[in-house]
Amino acid sequence: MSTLHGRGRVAGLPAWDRCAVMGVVNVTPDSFSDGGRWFDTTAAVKHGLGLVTEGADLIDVGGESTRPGATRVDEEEELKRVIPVVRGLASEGVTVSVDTMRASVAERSLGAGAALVNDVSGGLADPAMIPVVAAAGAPFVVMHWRGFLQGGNVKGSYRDVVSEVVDELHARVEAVLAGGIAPDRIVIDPGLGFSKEAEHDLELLAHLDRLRDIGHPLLVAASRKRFLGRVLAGPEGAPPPARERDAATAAVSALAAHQGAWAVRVHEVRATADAVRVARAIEQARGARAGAHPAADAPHNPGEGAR
Ligand code: PMM
Repeated sequence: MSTLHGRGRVAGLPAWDRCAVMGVVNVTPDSFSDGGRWFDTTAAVKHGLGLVTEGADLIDVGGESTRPGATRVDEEEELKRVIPVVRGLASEGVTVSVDTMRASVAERSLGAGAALVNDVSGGLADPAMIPVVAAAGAPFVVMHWRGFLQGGNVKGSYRDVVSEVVDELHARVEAVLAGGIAPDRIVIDPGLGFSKEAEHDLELLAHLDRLRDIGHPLLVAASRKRFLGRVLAGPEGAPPPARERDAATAAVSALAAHQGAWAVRVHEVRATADAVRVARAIEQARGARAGAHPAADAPHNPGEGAR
């Protein structure tokens, strides 16, 4: 399994010596995972600052639920929800990411102090997005996305999910580069749960090395998602509610960090902050052993001393 080496850093953001923790602040009344508890500017800023205290390295602020079937909020409403929270957190020195598919929201957020644009559509939902981010010189998250979902998960059929997601992300990265966003400012994300069934999400997590081979820092956003509910439920049982998937989320955080993810995006920060620190300590122990005993990590030769 590949580890830390080549985790990469993103120009325009702080450099972290381990997998970074992106804490989620959803300023929405209908987010599936936190039930809209933070639908208020003051409460949202306070929650974001609390996540930083718990160990978040950056905070992702979103004003529109992206869950399948969710109705879109209009631009005015999204701006009203997001901008004061971005400004409030940035003014406290927090590294802020804005989770939006709208160029206008991205532009105003960058003006209010956001450092990163996280677009679940990878620039597909709004043709003005890539030019706005390029002009601002901001880093950009390109998530794997197959369009808005109405009704069933119709765009979630794959012959080979890993190869198709890799190919489609490659194509999006090419488009983003052609649009003028610098290569060292591009982050990629497999888009767990977006046009994907539980088995697709698991297969992608089993092959993060293939995604890392695309050559850009990798963001993994598994937090509280449906596939974790499926895993925890077992074949017959009912999935636990989103809020009861945080321990499972932290397990994915540790595994993703170990596989060289640049960052993990989570709602509950404390356990994931611990997980990425443990992953780093283990990576360092591996590095120290490899340094002290250069042969220690070399491929084992069964012909020698294999008794
Ligand atoms: N998932 C959600 C929202 N934003 N951003 C990125 N980059 N990747 C994701 O998988 C992703 C995202 C899902 O909504 P939630 O915030 O309610 O969990």
